[in-house]
Amino acid sequence: MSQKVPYVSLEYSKPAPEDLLSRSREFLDLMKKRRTVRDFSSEPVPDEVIFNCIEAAGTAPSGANMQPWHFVVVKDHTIKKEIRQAAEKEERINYELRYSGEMKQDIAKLETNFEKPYLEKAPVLIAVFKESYRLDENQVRRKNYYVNESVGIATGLLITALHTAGLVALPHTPSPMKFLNTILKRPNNESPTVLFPVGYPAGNIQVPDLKRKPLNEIITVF
Ligand code: IYR
Repeated sequence: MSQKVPYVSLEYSKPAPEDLLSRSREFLDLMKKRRTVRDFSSEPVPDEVIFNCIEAAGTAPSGANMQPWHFVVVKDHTIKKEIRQAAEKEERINYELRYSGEMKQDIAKLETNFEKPYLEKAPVLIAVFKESYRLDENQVRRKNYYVNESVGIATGLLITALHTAGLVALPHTPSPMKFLNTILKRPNNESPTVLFPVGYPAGNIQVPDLKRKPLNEIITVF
């Protein structure tokens, strides 16, 4: 049986053309300054900022509006340490055995290795989980739709919100990362997709001078 919802008026006001342009330029300039950071200060960040950014991520569109995501915020040092140890265990095997020569060459410019001190040092970790399916009130499996796309969009909003607020983040994907279900006590219908250390950068740090593809390389207009 289909479930209808009430309709409400769209909250929207059409910007003047010059505002449209200036707003898009300002946003572009802001986003160009976003960089992945691997060197964090341990200075705490206000809870409310993190919660606002996660709430913003939760505004993402999703298949049939199922909102198939869950965000776990970790500030507790013992849990961060546990996550670091579990991540480094996997990453050590990755670097020593699982990564191909091609992959190692491709990531060489990032100067990464199996050690992940930022998982302990950053004041906050945010783990993003995708809900592959739901369990209804009778514990019957129900479908979610376009889960990867939906969670990908929500994650993009999260990164954007954190950057806009003035924080830095690192999308970290230790693989496999099912250990996050155990440590963070998430159910089996959820899988971790990315783990973000979040905070302030540690002083005047350097980041690799990576270039973004120019617009003409990423766009086709008909
Ligand atoms: N997950 C590893 C390796 C790594 C892989 C890719 I693809 C990157 O863009 C960066 C790192 C690590 O975090 O070190």
